[in-house]
Amino acid sequence: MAEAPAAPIEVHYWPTPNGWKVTIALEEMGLPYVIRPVNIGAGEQFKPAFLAISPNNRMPAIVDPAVEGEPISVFESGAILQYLGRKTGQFYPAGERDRVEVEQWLYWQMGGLGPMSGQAAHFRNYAPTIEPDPEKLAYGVKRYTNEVERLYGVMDRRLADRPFLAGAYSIADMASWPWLRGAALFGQDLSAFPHLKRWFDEVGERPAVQRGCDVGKELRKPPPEPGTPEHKAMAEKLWGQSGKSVGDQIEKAKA
Ligand SMILES: N[C@@H](CCC(=O)N[C@@H](CS)C(=O)NCC(=O)O)C(=O)O
Repeated sequence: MAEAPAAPIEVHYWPTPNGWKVTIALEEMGLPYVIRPVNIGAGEQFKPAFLAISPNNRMPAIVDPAVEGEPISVFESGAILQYLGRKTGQFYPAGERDRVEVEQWLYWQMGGLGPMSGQAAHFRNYAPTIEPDPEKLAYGVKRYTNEVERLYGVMDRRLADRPFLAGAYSIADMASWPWLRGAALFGQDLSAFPHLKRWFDEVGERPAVQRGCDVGKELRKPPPEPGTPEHKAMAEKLWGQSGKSVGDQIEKAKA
Protein backbone atom coordinates (compact mmCIF):
# COMPACT_ATOMS: atom_id res chain seq x y z
CA MET A 1 0.00 0.00 0.00
CA ALA A 2 1.26 3.48 -0.87
CA GLU A 3 2.27 5.58 2.13
CA ALA A 4 -0.18 8.36 3.09
CA PRO A 5 1.20 11.80 2.17
CA ALA A 6 2.73 13.68 5.12
CA ALA A 7 0.31 15.98 6.93
CA PRO A 8 1.00 19.57 5.83
CA ILE A 9 2.89 22.01 8.03
CA GLU A 10 0.60 24.78 9.32
CA VAL A 11 2.09 28.20 8.64
CA HIS A 12 0.76 31.05 10.77
CA TYR A 13 1.45 33.80 8.35
CA TRP A 14 0.92 37.26 6.95
CA PRO A 15 2.56 38.37 3.69
CA THR A 16 5.53 40.36 5.04
CA PRO A 17 9.32 39.83 4.73
CA ASN A 18 9.43 37.62 7.83
CA GLY A 19 6.52 35.56 6.53
CA TRP A 20 8.04 35.19 3.06
CA LYS A 21 11.19 33.66 4.54
CA VAL A 22 9.13 30.65 5.58
CA THR A 23 7.00 30.24 2.43
CA ILE A 24 10.16 30.57 0.30
CA ALA A 25 11.88 27.84 2.35
CA LEU A 26 8.85 25.54 2.17
CA GLU A 27 8.63 26.03 -1.60
CA GLU A 28 12.37 25.46 -2.04
CA MET A 29 12.24 22.30 0.07
CA GLY A 30 9.07 20.94 -1.55
CA LEU A 31 7.26 20.48 1.77
CA PRO A 32 3.44 20.44 1.90
CA TYR A 33 1.95 23.32 3.91
CA VAL A 34 -1.28 25.16 4.64
CA ILE A 35 -1.58 28.84 5.46
CA ARG A 36 -3.31 30.02 8.63
CA PRO A 37 -3.56 33.80 8.14
CA VAL A 38 -2.72 36.02 11.12
CA ASN A 39 -3.98 39.50 10.29
CA ILE A 40 -1.54 41.54 12.34
CA GLY A 41 -3.22 44.86 11.46
CA ALA A 42 -6.45 43.52 12.97
CA GLY A 43 -4.78 42.23 16.15
CA GLU A 44 -5.04 38.48 15.44
CA GLN A 45 -1.53 38.00 16.88
CA PHE A 46 -3.06 38.48 20.35
CA LYS A 47 -5.46 35.54 20.11
CA PRO A 48 -4.80 32.93 22.81
CA ALA A 49 -4.50 30.05 20.29
CA PHE A 50 -1.80 31.94 18.40
CA LEU A 51 0.03 33.04 21.55
CA ALA A 52 0.16 29.41 22.65
CA ILE A 53 2.56 28.75 19.76
CA SER A 54 4.06 32.23 19.42
CA PRO A 55 4.26 33.90 22.86
CA ASN A 56 6.03 36.99 21.41
CA ASN A 57 2.82 37.95 19.51
CA ARG A 58 4.67 37.98 16.20
CA MET A 59 4.23 35.87 13.13
CA PRO A 60 5.52 33.67 11.47
CA ALA A 61 5.12 30.46 13.43
CA ILE A 62 4.69 26.88 12.24
CA VAL A 63 3.15 23.69 13.58
CA ASP A 64 4.50 20.46 12.14
CA PRO A 65 2.20 17.48 12.71
CA ALA A 66 4.37 15.13 10.61
CA VAL A 67 6.63 14.15 13.50
CA GLU A 68 6.75 11.40 16.09
CA GLY A 69 4.54 12.21 19.06
CA GLU A 70 2.92 15.60 19.59
CA PRO A 71 3.15 18.16 16.76
CA ILE A 72 6.16 20.47 17.02
CA SER A 73 5.54 24.22 16.98
CA VAL A 74 8.25 26.81 16.26
CA PHE A 75 8.21 30.61 16.39
CA GLU A 76 10.96 33.06 15.26
CA SER A 77 11.67 32.88 11.54
CA GLY A 78 15.36 31.99 12.03
CA ALA A 79 14.50 29.02 14.25
CA ILE A 80 11.86 27.97 11.70
CA LEU A 81 14.39 28.02 8.85
CA GLN A 82 16.85 25.96 10.90
CA TYR A 83 14.08 23.49 11.82
CA LEU A 84 13.03 23.05 8.18
CA GLY A 85 16.65 22.76 7.09
CA ARG A 86 17.31 20.02 9.66
CA LYS A 87 14.05 18.26 8.81
CA THR A 88 14.80 18.05 5.09
CA GLY A 89 18.60 18.12 5.07
CA GLN A 90 18.35 20.86 2.43
CA PHE A 91 19.98 24.32 2.28
CA TYR A 92 21.48 23.83 5.80
CA PRO A 93 24.61 21.69 5.50
CA ALA A 94 25.36 19.18 8.24
CA GLY A 95 29.17 19.56 8.24
CA GLU A 96 30.32 21.89 11.02
CA ARG A 97 32.43 24.20 8.85
CA ASP A 98 29.65 24.80 6.31
CA ARG A 99 26.92 24.95 8.94
CA VAL A 100 28.74 27.69 10.85
CA GLU A 101 28.98 29.74 7.65
CA VAL A 102 25.21 29.52 7.23
CA GLU A 103 24.45 30.25 10.88
CA GLN A 104 26.64 33.36 11.03
CA TRP A 105 24.74 34.91 8.14
CA LEU A 106 21.38 33.72 9.37
CA TYR A 107 21.96 35.36 12.77
CA TRP A 108 23.37 38.45 11.08
CA GLN A 109 20.04 38.80 9.33
CA MET A 110 17.97 38.05 12.42
CA GLY A 111 19.86 40.45 14.68
CA GLY A 112 20.84 43.12 12.14
CA LEU A 113 19.39 43.38 8.67
CA GLY A 114 15.79 42.54 9.65
CA PRO A 115 15.43 44.70 12.78
CA MET A 116 17.33 47.68 11.33
CA SER A 117 15.33 47.59 8.08
CA GLY A 118 12.14 47.35 10.13
CA GLN A 119 13.10 50.44 12.15
CA ALA A 120 14.13 52.35 9.01
CA ALA A 121 10.76 51.51 7.45
CA HIS A 122 9.02 52.60 10.61
CA PHE A 123 10.71 55.99 10.98
CA ARG A 124 10.64 56.79 7.26
CA ASN A 125 7.13 55.60 6.34
CA TYR A 126 4.89 54.85 9.31
CA ALA A 127 5.98 57.23 12.07
CA PRO A 128 5.14 60.30 9.91
CA THR A 129 1.52 59.09 9.79
CA ILE A 130 1.27 59.47 13.59
CA GLU A 131 3.92 62.16 14.41
CA PRO A 132 3.50 65.21 12.16
CA ASP A 133 6.71 66.99 13.31
CA PRO A 134 9.56 65.80 11.03
CA GLU A 135 12.15 67.20 13.45
CA LYS A 136 11.07 64.71 16.09
CA LEU A 137 11.68 61.87 13.62
CA ALA A 138 14.88 63.10 11.99
CA TYR A 139 17.33 61.34 14.32
CA GLY A 140 15.55 57.98 14.00
CA VAL A 141 15.37 58.32 10.22
CA LYS A 142 19.10 59.10 9.98
CA ARG A 143 20.21 56.47 12.47
CA TYR A 144 18.34 53.54 10.90
CA THR A 145 18.79 54.59 7.26
CA ASN A 146 22.56 54.80 7.82
CA GLU A 147 22.58 51.47 9.62
CA VAL A 148 20.76 49.73 6.75
CA GLU A 149 23.19 51.30 4.32
CA ARG A 150 26.10 50.00 6.41
CA LEU A 151 24.59 46.50 6.40
CA TYR A 152 24.11 46.63 2.61
CA GLY A 153 27.80 47.47 2.33
CA VAL A 154 28.63 44.39 4.45
CA MET A 155 26.55 42.19 2.14
CA ASP A 156 27.99 43.77 -0.97
CA ARG A 157 31.57 43.04 0.13
CA ARG A 158 30.62 39.51 1.18
CA LEU A 159 29.01 38.78 -2.19
CA ALA A 160 31.93 40.18 -4.22
CA ASP A 161 33.72 36.83 -4.34
CA ARG A 162 31.01 34.21 -3.79
CA PRO A 163 27.58 33.58 -5.30
CA PHE A 164 25.61 33.42 -2.04
CA LEU A 165 26.05 34.60 1.53
CA ALA A 166 27.38 31.31 2.88
CA GLY A 167 28.96 30.13 -0.40
CA ALA A 168 26.20 27.79 -1.61
CA TYR A 169 22.53 28.86 -1.67
CA SER A 170 21.15 28.34 1.84
CA ILE A 171 18.59 29.34 4.45
CA ALA A 172 20.78 32.41 5.10
CA ASP A 173 19.88 33.75 1.64
CA MET A 174 16.21 32.89 2.23
CA ALA A 175 16.31 34.96 5.43
CA SER A 176 17.93 38.07 3.92
CA TRP A 177 16.45 38.21 0.44
CA PRO A 178 12.85 39.11 1.39
CA TRP A 179 14.09 42.18 3.28
CA LEU A 180 15.91 43.49 0.23
CA ARG A 181 12.62 43.69 -1.65
CA GLY A 182 11.77 46.76 0.41
CA ALA A 183 15.10 48.60 -0.20
CA ALA A 184 13.37 51.79 -1.41
CA LEU A 185 11.21 51.88 1.75
CA PHE A 186 14.42 51.92 3.80
CA GLY A 187 15.92 54.76 1.73
CA GLN A 188 18.30 52.52 -0.23
CA ASP A 189 19.19 52.20 -3.90
CA LEU A 190 20.49 48.75 -4.81
CA SER A 191 22.32 50.07 -7.86
CA ALA A 192 24.90 51.52 -5.41
CA PHE A 193 25.74 47.91 -4.35
CA PRO A 194 26.57 45.95 -7.55
CA HIS A 195 27.34 42.56 -5.95
CA LEU A 196 24.28 42.76 -3.73
CA LYS A 197 22.15 43.71 -6.73
CA ARG A 198 23.50 40.76 -8.73
CA TRP A 199 22.61 38.39 -5.85
CA PHE A 200 19.20 39.99 -5.34
CA ASP A 201 18.33 39.57 -9.03
CA GLU A 202 19.60 35.98 -9.19
CA VAL A 203 17.75 34.81 -6.08
CA GLY A 204 14.63 36.63 -7.27
CA GLU A 205 14.63 34.59 -10.46
CA ARG A 206 14.25 31.29 -8.59
CA PRO A 207 10.74 29.93 -9.21
CA ALA A 208 10.39 28.76 -5.58
CA VAL A 209 11.24 32.26 -4.34
CA GLN A 210 8.61 33.75 -6.63
CA ARG A 211 6.01 31.22 -5.50
CA GLY A 212 6.86 31.85 -1.84
CA CYS A 213 6.39 35.61 -2.25
CA ASP A 214 3.06 35.14 -3.99
CA VAL A 215 1.56 33.27 -1.04
CA GLY A 216 -1.27 35.29 0.47
CA LYS A 217 -0.69 38.37 -1.67
CA GLU A 218 -4.47 38.73 -1.93
CA LEU A 219 -4.52 39.28 1.86
CA ARG A 220 -2.47 42.48 1.60
CA LYS A 221 -4.67 45.55 1.45
CA PRO A 222 -3.58 49.20 1.28
CA PRO A 223 -3.25 50.56 4.84
CA PRO A 224 -6.07 52.81 6.12
CA GLU A 225 -5.78 56.54 5.44
CA PRO A 226 -3.85 58.41 8.18
CA GLY A 227 -6.18 60.36 10.43
CA THR A 228 -9.07 57.90 10.13
CA PRO A 229 -10.31 55.86 13.13
CA GLU A 230 -9.23 52.69 11.27
CA HIS A 231 -5.67 54.03 11.01
CA LYS A 232 -5.66 55.00 14.68
CA ALA A 233 -6.81 51.52 15.70
CA MET A 234 -4.16 49.83 13.53
CA ALA A 235 -1.41 52.20 14.74
CA GLU A 236 -2.25 51.48 18.37
CA LYS A 237 -2.26 47.72 17.79
CA LEU A 238 0.98 47.61 15.83
CA TRP A 239 3.11 50.54 16.97
CA GLY A 240 1.74 51.44 20.37
CA GLN A 241 2.66 48.16 22.07
CA SER A 242 3.85 48.10 25.68
CA GLY A 243 3.79 45.32 28.26
CA LYS A 244 0.49 46.67 29.56
CA SER A 245 -1.17 47.29 26.18
CA VAL A 246 -0.27 43.77 25.00
CA GLY A 247 -1.73 42.36 28.23
CA ASP A 248 -4.92 44.34 27.56
CA GLN A 249 -5.08 43.15 23.93
CA ILE A 250 -4.73 39.56 25.10
CA GLU A 251 -7.59 39.98 27.56
CA LYS A 252 -9.71 41.56 24.81
CA ALA A 253 -8.95 38.71 22.39
CA LYS A 254 -9.98 36.15 25.06
CA ALA A 255 -13.40 37.75 25.42
N1 LIG B 1 12.09 38.13 15.03
C1 LIG B 1 10.77 37.79 14.55
C2 LIG B 1 10.09 39.03 14.03
C3 LIG B 1 8.70 38.75 13.52
C4 LIG B 1 7.93 40.02 13.27
O1 LIG B 1 8.40 41.13 13.60
N2 LIG B 1 6.73 39.86 12.72
C5 LIG B 1 5.85 41.00 12.51
C6 LIG B 1 5.42 41.10 11.07
S1 LIG B 1 6.81 41.18 9.98
C7 LIG B 1 4.61 40.82 13.36
O2 LIG B 1 4.13 39.72 13.52
N3 LIG B 1 4.10 41.91 13.92
C8 LIG B 1 2.95 41.87 14.76
C9 LIG B 1 3.02 42.87 15.88
O3 LIG B 1 3.86 43.79 15.79
O4 LIG B 1 2.25 42.75 16.83
C10 LIG B 1 10.89 36.73 13.44
O5 LIG B 1 11.83 36.85 12.67
O6 LIG B 1 10.06 35.82 13.40
